[in-house]
Amino acid sequence: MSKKIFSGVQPTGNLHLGNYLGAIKNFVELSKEIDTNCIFCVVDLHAITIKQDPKELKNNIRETAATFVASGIDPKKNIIFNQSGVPAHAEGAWILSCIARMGWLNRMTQFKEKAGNDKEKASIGLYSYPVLMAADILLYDATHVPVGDDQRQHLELCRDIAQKFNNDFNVKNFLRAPEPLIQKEFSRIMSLKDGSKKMSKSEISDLSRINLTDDKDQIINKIKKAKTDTMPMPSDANELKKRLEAKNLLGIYSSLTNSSLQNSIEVFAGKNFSEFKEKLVELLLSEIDPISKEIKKLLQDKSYLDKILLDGVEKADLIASKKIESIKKILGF
Ligand code: AQP
Repeated sequence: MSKKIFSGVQPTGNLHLGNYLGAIKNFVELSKEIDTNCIFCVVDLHAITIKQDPKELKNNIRETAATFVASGIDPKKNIIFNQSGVPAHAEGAWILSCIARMGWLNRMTQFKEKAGNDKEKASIGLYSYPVLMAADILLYDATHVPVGDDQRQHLELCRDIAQKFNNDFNVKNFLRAPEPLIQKEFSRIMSLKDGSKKMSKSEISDLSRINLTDDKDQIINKIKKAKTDTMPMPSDANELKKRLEAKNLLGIYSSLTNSSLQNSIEVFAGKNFSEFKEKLVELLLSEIDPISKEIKKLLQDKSYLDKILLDGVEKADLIASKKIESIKKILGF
């Protein structure tokens, strides 16, 4: 059976190493597999769950598309499009919000984290975000969804929504419950300044993340300043339970070298962090610097990026509009 892949990235600026190692690198590998159809979405409707500046949003949509292409996704072989171009996403989200239960959404930890202490002021869209995400995936009958570990709970919700829809309307397997594709190790890259916090676009300190548009000097500086501790490099995985920053940096190293954490621990056991950081910088420069340069080059040709998105919208719309019509028929519309 061929695999159908769907995944999305929010155009909220500052795409970073966590987005790359947790999701985009995996997108690239999947996009090269034979017998696999991939759809990669710039999820701009998700982005507006938090207020966006319209001009910046437009640029960020192009920059996210440029990042996909610069990382190695071929826009001719795969669908790259922006969510707001395909009306079925918003329509599907409404319909599925009538299937999803409040109790299910109340359990979503990402809403709790993003809304913070003042939930009353959070947008309704931020709360129902996972329902829109379910619509995104289910409209394309995706079999697999590559995401970072932070999206695991949302995917479980998507499966629950699909199952309830199928049961409620007695349409066995009509909405296809997708499988998550989450890296076994290093599925959550943490902040360079605090090993207990996820590396994220919205963190105020730019030193907390490696942006995919950072140049050589910025990467060198950020790794130099990345938080560590005063002990030598760990020689045992057990030590990492309390040394979160060391664990994160070793995780990044392992992910970039496609090796296990245990292997990386053995390579650097007892050495100084400075020696390890030098090697890490070398790796980051060889992987991220070419992507950064390519993103900047692509951003100079806005019409090329717009064309990629427009072609993608046409192809995605063909699939999604058919599915939404079938959904509406089932509902009795
Ligand atoms: N730190 C991370 N480690 C591993 N994977 C990550 N992802 C995000 N952060 C990490 C994965 O990247 C994909 C795209 O994420 P997104 O842009 O849709 O939204 P997000 O998860 O909300 O990203 P951020 O950086 O955390 O944004 P803000 O700061 O706005 O909340 C997803 O597959 C995600 O799992």
